[in-house]
Amino acid sequence: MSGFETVVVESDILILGGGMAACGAAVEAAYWAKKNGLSIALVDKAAMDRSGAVAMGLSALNQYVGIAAGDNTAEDYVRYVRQDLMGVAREDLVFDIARHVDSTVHLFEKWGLPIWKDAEGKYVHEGRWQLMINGESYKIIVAEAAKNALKELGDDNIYERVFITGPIVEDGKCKGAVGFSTRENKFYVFKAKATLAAMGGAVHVFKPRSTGEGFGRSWYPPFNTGSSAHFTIAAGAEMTCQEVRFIPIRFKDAYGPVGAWFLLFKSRATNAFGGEYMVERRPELQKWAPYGLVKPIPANLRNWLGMLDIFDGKGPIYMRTEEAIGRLAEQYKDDKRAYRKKMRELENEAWEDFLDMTISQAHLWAATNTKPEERSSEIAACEPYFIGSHSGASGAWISGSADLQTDETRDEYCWGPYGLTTVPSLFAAGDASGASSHKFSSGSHAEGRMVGKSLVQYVLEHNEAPVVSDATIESLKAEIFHPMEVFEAHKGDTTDPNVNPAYIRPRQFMYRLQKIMDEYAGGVSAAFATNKVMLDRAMELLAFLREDNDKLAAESLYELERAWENRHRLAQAEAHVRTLLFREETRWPGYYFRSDTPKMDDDSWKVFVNCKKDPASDDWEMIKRPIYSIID
Ligand code: SFD
Ligand code: AMP
Repeated sequence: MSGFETVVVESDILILGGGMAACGAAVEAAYWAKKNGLSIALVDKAAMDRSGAVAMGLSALNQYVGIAAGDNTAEDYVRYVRQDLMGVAREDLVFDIARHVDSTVHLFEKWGLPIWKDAEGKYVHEGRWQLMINGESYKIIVAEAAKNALKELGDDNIYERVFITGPIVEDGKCKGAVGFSTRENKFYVFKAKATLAAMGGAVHVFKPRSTGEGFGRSWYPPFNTGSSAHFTIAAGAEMTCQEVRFIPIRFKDAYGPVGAWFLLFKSRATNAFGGEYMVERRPELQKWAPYGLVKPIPANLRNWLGMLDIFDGKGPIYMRTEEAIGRLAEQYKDDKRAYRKKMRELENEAWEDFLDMTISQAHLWAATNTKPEERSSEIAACEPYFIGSHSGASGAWISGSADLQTDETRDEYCWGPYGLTTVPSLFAAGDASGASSHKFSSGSHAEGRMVGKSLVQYVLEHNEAPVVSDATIESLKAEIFHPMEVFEAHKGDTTDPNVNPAYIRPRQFMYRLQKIMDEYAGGVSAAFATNKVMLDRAMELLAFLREDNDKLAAESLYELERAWENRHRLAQAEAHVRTLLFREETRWPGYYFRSDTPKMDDDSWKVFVNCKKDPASDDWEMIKRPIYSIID
């Protein structure tokens, strides 16, 4: 494409993404890079101040262990996470993040994030691991620290509004990344000695509940579109837990989170007839022993019990906000003023929870005259998301730290510094790294910091400038802008630009992907159930969709971005379906149910299922990796 200037950026370290993990990596890598005279470039598709999952802010830090105060140990956290993931967790990774996350939280506080404190000056917990924050400006605070750290190394090392399309891979090595500006006619080539993929998880791979006028609403941010998964898969990295999607229960239609209601307000959830599924359905948990029998009950099983009520026609399910608020204010009933004050305080907390994190939920309450102190709100299971940082586990298979390995784990879990994928010089963190769930925002930042240090170590040990052939660059450039050429060449073929025999527009491509995934791979309309026949059909239809990859058309730079987002979603979808097919059991009911293998089978399937695509042949390999326990 002659109209697009090629901009080549060379740095020692390349950080892709500007979210929680990337900001953590920037802070830590900048510190060590300065000492060693290394350079860093950071690239975000948006503006770091409000990019990624924390764009709107958050109302809690979901991972805080409280080691110094003696509240919990990192070992306790490992027990919690492996239980919540039905036994499937890389304990070395979870432990590593748990032992470092508190210091990240203390940095947040130092940088100005208001964390709730009680009268004695102690942090206010939402639950055992979660701290309440006034987090409307959380992302701005975290981004500011990252930007300040990078500024120490020079002025022009942050590239905002540059969309990364994929890796530069030669000789089986990641030599950087390519992308394009979403505002200017510029093609970017980033060459680096070590690259971090931290571009978040994936939304809108499955058809969302919010369609039509509500399209765009989702729990996870619509701008995280599977770029991390695509990037690592395209580089030839081994991926893990691609079947472990996350289905959150959220306030219906505006996706407000439930954590504060269940944990802080201690609310119950009941069905249309007042029944409490967590109580009435308890016997079901026996089927999922030993994981179903320990507290807290894993997130997918909590979902499952509610879903059983829905399948029995007992919906909707309600969050009993009025009951919870009433109970918390009960003890003030005898003193009118104190009661009014307490009620006002609880109302404020209820609204602020959403205003800090999911503003549209507050809008929906206002629009439907919902006063949470008077009336329950519906909650529902969302469409599936792919995120390695929350209660899902999908991501790249990464090396753990050497000091945490045992004789048994060393060969399987450690081949370089923390965070290195199976591709030389390519690292992953946050949503991009797998099998270490429940890191959330704070743990993702902590993991980013750990990888930031690894990136510097890696460059010091492999200090060779990457040489990339011109042919590789030119073919990547042609591939990136191809959708614009398709549009230009064929836009005159019909009178309606949306209906054209020569091309498919990104939105149409996305709808097709979502329909396949929704109906055949266990989305909302299939009640989260699937089986081998359905998955085989999904594979067949995905193959047809892949054939149309070359027919994507883009009228503008923004539409080019949409085209690439959907290519990234497709990579995530394919890894997911292949892994659903491979694991012949049901381990996470409430996330998905394989009706042809409806039981959990620890003997055959208490393993990690990994997969890998050969970048040259496009052939996929499915791999079973052992789960080793390092904590009793
Ligand atoms: O209540 C490209 N999360 C919560 N974490 C908490 O600690 N507490 C909460 O209260 C949380 N809740 C919550 C959460 C998320 C959301 C959306 C809501 C509520 C409504 C989870 C955390 O936010 C999450 O774990 C971390 O943010 C994960 O960090 P990371 O770094 O893996 O992802 P990111 O922050 O979304 O950043 C991604 C970045 O990549 C950029 N990007 N850049 C260039 N090229 C491309 N192609 C790119 N694609 C993406 C993005 O712009 C962004 O900068 S609660 O529900 O549990
Ligand atoms: P959520 O708002 O659902 O993302 O939850 C925030 C945090 O609280 C996460 O760490 C969840 O795993 C946890 N959580 C939410 N609901 C419950 C519950 N009913 N029991 C235990 N933990 C919960």
